[in-house]
Parts: sequence; structure tokens; C-alpha cells
Amino acid sequence: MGIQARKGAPLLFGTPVFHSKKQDGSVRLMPFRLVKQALRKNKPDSRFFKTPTDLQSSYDVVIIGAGGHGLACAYYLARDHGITNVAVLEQGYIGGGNTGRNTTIVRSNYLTPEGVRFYDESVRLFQDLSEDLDLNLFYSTRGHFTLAHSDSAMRTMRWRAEVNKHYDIESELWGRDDIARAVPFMDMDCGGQHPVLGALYHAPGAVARHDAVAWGYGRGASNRGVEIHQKTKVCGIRMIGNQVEGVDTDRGFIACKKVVSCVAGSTPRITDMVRLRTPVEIRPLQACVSEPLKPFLDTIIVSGSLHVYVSQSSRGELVMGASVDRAPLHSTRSTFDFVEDLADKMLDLFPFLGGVKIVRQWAGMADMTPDFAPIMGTTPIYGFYLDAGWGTWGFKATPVSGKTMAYTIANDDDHELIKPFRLSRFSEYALVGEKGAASVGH
Ligand code: PYC
Repeated sequence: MGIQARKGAPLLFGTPVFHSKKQDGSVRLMPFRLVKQALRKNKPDSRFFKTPTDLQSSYDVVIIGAGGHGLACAYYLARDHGITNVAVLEQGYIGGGNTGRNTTIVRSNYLTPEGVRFYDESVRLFQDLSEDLDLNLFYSTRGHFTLAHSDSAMRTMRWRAEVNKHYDIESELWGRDDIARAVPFMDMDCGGQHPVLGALYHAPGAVARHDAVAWGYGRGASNRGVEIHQKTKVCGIRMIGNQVEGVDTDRGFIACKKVVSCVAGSTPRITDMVRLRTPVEIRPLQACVSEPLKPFLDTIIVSGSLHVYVSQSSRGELVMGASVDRAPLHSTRSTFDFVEDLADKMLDLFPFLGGVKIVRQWAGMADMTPDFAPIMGTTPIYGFYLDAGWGTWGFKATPVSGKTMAYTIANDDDHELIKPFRLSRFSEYALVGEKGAASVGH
């Protein structure tokens, strides 16, 4: 079947979507599979997930939240533990929460041994994930600079470098001249206000395509029999005594003895259902992207003192963010104040960006914890598991949280790597202080 040619047809993964003229004037055909798909009346299931119609009356495990963490947990439950009678319930759509609202940075240069070990495993899993999920996640190792603009920031960077090296993580302190050579377009004096004294350089620092991470895990789980139910809201969790018995949804009741909350940004709504107290406080975290620019930045730049982080995407856009909003709020509204403040700091770092336009901005809802570490694992409620407290550090933990939560649920025993992140640490005064390794001051 021939389709009339039009110049400049859009490309989808390098394949002409509609029609185009070849250089010799002949017409390029639309791929047959696409034509068939376009013309058929009953569209088959999407390539990524099966779309189950009905909820079953019971499952072995219900996962609340089809973001990266929930889907990764489902995937590893099925793949590593053979537990496939699992429903993932999502009030919106797959990856529509914080998974689709972050700046996709992956790194393991944390401050505490517990944090370093945990995120190092995540980086390792990420490095093989495209192959594992058979999906190009555009995982791109860039190198990650955390700039220090003061003596005390230099001390923290040195401290992090030493802890990192102890655990074989590639992290080292760099001086001004080396940074200037590696990032030639950056103003090392930051407009004279906050000169860069040095930086923590972390070679494995990377970015990845966040949606694809969720889709890949979702497809992997769905292919193994897990059901993903979008537009299905959890309205309550039933318990008998201290044991979970099932969940009430806006589509009916599901009996289930194991329920996992993977709903960063909505954690208090779910923990209230089982009368569990956590110290989580919700703050909006905003981000934005610029119009596409010629490539000039191949590393990730973070400045804790200026409250800004930036990388350049493969499309040329600058992906930028700052710290969480000043006040707790359960909302994903974006503000002009945020862009204005961020632009000010970005111009200190890269003054030549003055005429560049911001084309999109968005916000996520961050589950902030007092020590800037997550809350994971079993809880005092039998059958209720928490994957929460992901603040501004959740995307990079997607694979390791999925893997360790799946282990914990399958064995009813906290995985070794997540024991330090147990909820009870707050009453035991055993905090895991990661504030010094958060990307920006808060
Ligand atoms: O922890 O790497 C990080 C991060 C980047 C943006 C927000 N948090």
C-alpha cells in the first residue's frame, strides 16, 4: 500500500511514521505493521502491558502505586521469587507520579555507609537494566560534579569522597583547574558571588529515561502474569486485629494478606488507613526544561549552595531542578517564583544562557523524612510493607528498592540492605543522616 509522500515527516524511533519522499524522488512506504495497526477497528493490547479488565477477588500481593518502585517490586517478585498472583493498583496512570516528575539523576556518592551500599547496588542494577528489561532506557553515564563554594562544603565533599572510596565507589575531590577544563562553559566564579573552590566528582553519575524505566518494569512484570490496574484508587485497607486482610478500592474489595505502599507523595494517605505514624512530610519538588540547545554540557552539575542541578538531555534540553518548596503542601502546582529563582542561579553558573527559553515546568510531591533517608520494609502491621520517604532521592533507587522490597515481601524479613531504613529507627534514635548528600540544601 502506498501513502502519499510529504516532506519532513516526523520520525518515531528512526522509522518514518507517515510518509516521506526519498532523495531519488520515490515514495517511502509506511511500515506495514503501522498501517495495519492504524486501520484495525479493535485495537490489540498495547505493546507494553496487558490491560486486565476485571479485578480478581483476591491476590497474594497488592502493590499500591504503579510508579517505578511499585512496578520494579512487582517485576522482581515475579522474576526472582515466582510470586505472580500480584495486582499493582494505580489511581492515575503508570509512571504519572514522581517517576515522571524527576530529573532522572542516578548516583551512589552518598555520605553514610548504609546509603552508599544501597545506592551502589542500584547503580549496578541500572547499568544492566536496558539489557535485563530488553528496552533501551537511554542510560547515559555522564560523570557527576557536586560543586563546593565554601570551606565547609569542601569538608563535606572530602568526607563523602573518603566514605565512597572505602566502599569502592569512584568519587574524588577535584580542584578548580580540573573542573574548569572538564566544564569549560561554566563560570568558575559564578558571577563573582560564589566562586567554585572544588567539587566531588563521581564518574558513574548518570541519567536515564524515567518513563522507560517504569514501562520496562511494567512490561516485564505483566509478561510474567502480574496484573497492572490503572485508574484504580485504594480507598481503605481492612485489618483484622493487626493483620492486613485486604484493600477497598473504587472498583470493589480485594482480599489480600500482603499490601505494599509504593506511593511516594501520597504516603500519609495510605499509612493513615492502617493507623501507622511516620515522620513523612509532603513538599512539592519543582523542575523544568529549557528549549533544545546545541550540546555543551556532557556532565551533571549540582550546586548545593546555589540550590540547582542541571544536565543536558540527548535532545539538547537543559533539565533543571532545585530544592523542595519551603512549606509542606500536597499539590503538584508549578510556580513562577521557582523558575525565576532557578534562572537566577543558572545564570550565575552559565551566564550565556540569558536568552534561553524555559519550555516546560512541573512539580512532584516529595515524601520528606527528617534524616533524608527512605523508610522501607516490614512494619508493626503484619502484611503491610512500606516503600516510602523517597524525598528528592527516589528515582535513582528504583531498581534496588524493587529488588529489596520483593525479597522482604517474599521472605517476610527485611533485606539486609534496607534494615537501616526501617521505620522504627526514628524511635530508636538510629537515624541515617543523608542530608549532606542530598543534591541541594533544603
Ligand atoms: O539526589 O541526585 C539527587 C537528586 C537530583 C535531583 C534531585 N535529587
